[in-house]
Amino acid sequence: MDIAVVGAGSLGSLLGGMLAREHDVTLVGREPHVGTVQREGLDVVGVESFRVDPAARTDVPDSADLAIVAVKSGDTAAAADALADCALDACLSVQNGIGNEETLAASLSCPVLAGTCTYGARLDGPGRVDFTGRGEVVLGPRAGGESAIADEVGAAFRAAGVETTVAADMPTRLWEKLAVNAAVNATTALARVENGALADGPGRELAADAARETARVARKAGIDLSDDRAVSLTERVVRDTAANRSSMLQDVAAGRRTEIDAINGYVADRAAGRAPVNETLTRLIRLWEARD
Ligand code: KPL
Repeated sequence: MDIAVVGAGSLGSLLGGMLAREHDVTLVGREPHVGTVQREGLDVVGVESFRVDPAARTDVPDSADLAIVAVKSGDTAAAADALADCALDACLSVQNGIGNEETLAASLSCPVLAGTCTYGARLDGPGRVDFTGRGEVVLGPRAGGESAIADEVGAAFRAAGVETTVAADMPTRLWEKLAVNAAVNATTALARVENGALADGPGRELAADAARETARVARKAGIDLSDDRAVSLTERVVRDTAANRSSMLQDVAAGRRTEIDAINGYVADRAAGRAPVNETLTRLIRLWEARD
């Protein structure tokens, strides 16, 4: 399969690197990462270590069988614009947050699949990505149900050794992932700790509260997500990605804007005053973002 990964940051580079073991992959990212991959290939080190030679560029190619969108949720509209003239059979979002698929679908004429990803990754420098936690990709039609293209993409991922489930209930899966991100990302970013620090103690309680609030908002939106399931999914991801620095912690450490609006901010907005933990986490991260 000819695959373009739009957003070759930590996760995009890890997924693209794994897929390049089996498929023709083009990483679309920024310099100096792109130039280093062009010259020297991509080194993946950690849970699995290997070297691959995907193509790499800073702009979107003219065509691909599949575009995987891995940009930050604040950059989805720009990615949709960039992909509008690319001839595609399908597009798959593996981003955090809710609503990315709709933004992509508004600009693209191919089917847009929804996806979640719990693999842990950290861009360690140009041309090198740390594989910090084995997770899972879950993908399927964005409105739920089944489709041949989702099955085909799932089979292509599995053939490359990416743990993948093709799901008929992506709307629920996206909310489940939102609960995990609401629990883990801002908490670890503010406390400057790896995901594993939320396995017990005060971090565990805080994470569980944020997950429960998200489940409550999900149920209001008609999604069948119990408090217990939101908490147990969070505990599983914390265990499986214990050594990972969450994407928000990586953003804060690098002085970058975070995805707070698409995660805890989204939950707090929808809860209209009934999600105090998500609201507080949002305010603290926004306070940090507003620094000089
Ligand atoms: O999605 C993640 C993220 O960091 O954004 C998790 C699954 C929490 C892994 O760190």
